[in-house]
Amino acid sequence: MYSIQKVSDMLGIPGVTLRAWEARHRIVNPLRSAGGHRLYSEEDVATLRSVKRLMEEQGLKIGEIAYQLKQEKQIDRADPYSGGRPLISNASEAARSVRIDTHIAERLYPALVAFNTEEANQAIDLAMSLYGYEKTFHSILAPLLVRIGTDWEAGKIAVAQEHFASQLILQRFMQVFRSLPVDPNMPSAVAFCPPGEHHQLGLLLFSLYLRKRGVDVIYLGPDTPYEGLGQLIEMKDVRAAAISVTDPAHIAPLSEWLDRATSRYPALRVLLGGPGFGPQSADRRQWDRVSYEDGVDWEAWCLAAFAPRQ
Ligand code: B12
Repeated sequence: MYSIQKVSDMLGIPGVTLRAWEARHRIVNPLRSAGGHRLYSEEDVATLRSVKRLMEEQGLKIGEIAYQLKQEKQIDRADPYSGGRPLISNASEAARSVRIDTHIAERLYPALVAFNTEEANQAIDLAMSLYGYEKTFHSILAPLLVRIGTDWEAGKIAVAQEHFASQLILQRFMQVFRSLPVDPNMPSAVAFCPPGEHHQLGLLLFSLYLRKRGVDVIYLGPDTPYEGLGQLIEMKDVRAAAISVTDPAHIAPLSEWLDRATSRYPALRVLLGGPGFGPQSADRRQWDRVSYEDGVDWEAWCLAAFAPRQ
């Protein structure tokens, strides 16, 4: 979270202007600290950055931009992914929203494969300001990473392009991840992929989901060795582990670790996800307090995993 002074310095927008945009146009609605000071999220900063650019580059007036943002946010709420009730049923408006989604992805992909950091970040900022971070990740960035991975595997792009694109997008994930406040009353969770597993996108999306609920997610990411995990669980009193596996070859060693972890840490709940655990998987076993992502409602699992201790 950022103070008004910090946002003003970062974006070169005077504090008085930021306050006016908020009061008159509701461009952003920052949280307040206990002392009443404004606290801007990563998403607020992205919105303000895009607003500034639209004014400078396209000569738009603040009122026009505010109107457009309001329209887009209403469309956003109509999106089933956001879980909200549809506010706009007008088909042409919905079509416009889809067109913009495609438009941003079409701008982003060439920027990424051309190693153009500035252009790529601008496109992501714009998407975040129009759709919010969740829709941007689920509808634009995650499908784009899949496209990049597919193109790399098909030999259409080089490994350097794949690495650059993945890293830039992962950095944006982490930025938002870090900006979401942790609820001090919530226990910790750990999120990791076992050794050798590099597909981390599903794990990131789920970790973001937990973090949005205030869970202190210790994100270890891909290719995490088992050594030291026990120590971490004890040190941070970790109550939940989210584990993602794509390649089924990693399941047998993971099962050994789960045997040990479930008997040693009776308060630990585990959620296993990723294509490696498909319902047909021969390695699917049952442990106490271990669930498979495909058979479980995420919200219900969170309620059980993070319920206050008896
Ligand atoms: C992107 C990608 C990559 C990227 C990964 C980038 C990254 N940082 O994650 C890169 C380019 C690095 C990569 C590398 C490789 N890849 Co690859 N890759 C893909 C690709 C294109 C998309 C995977 C993806 O990210 N999907 C999107 C995510 C969001 O979906 P998801 O993982 O299923 O997650 C969803 C759910 O499963 C769930 N979920 C997932 N985990 C968890 C965890 C929890 C706790 C919960 C609750 C939910 C949850 O949430 C998500 C949302 O619904 C797929 C092909 C495809 N089109 O799917 C191949 C694919 C997965 N890759 C594959 C392979 C073989 C490789 C390589 C070995 C290729 C090689 N020749 O070297 C390497 C090495 C990887 C390794 N050692 O782990 C194979 C896997 C085959 C297999 N069964 O093992 C695939 C299927 C391609 C293929 N057709 O063969 N890859």
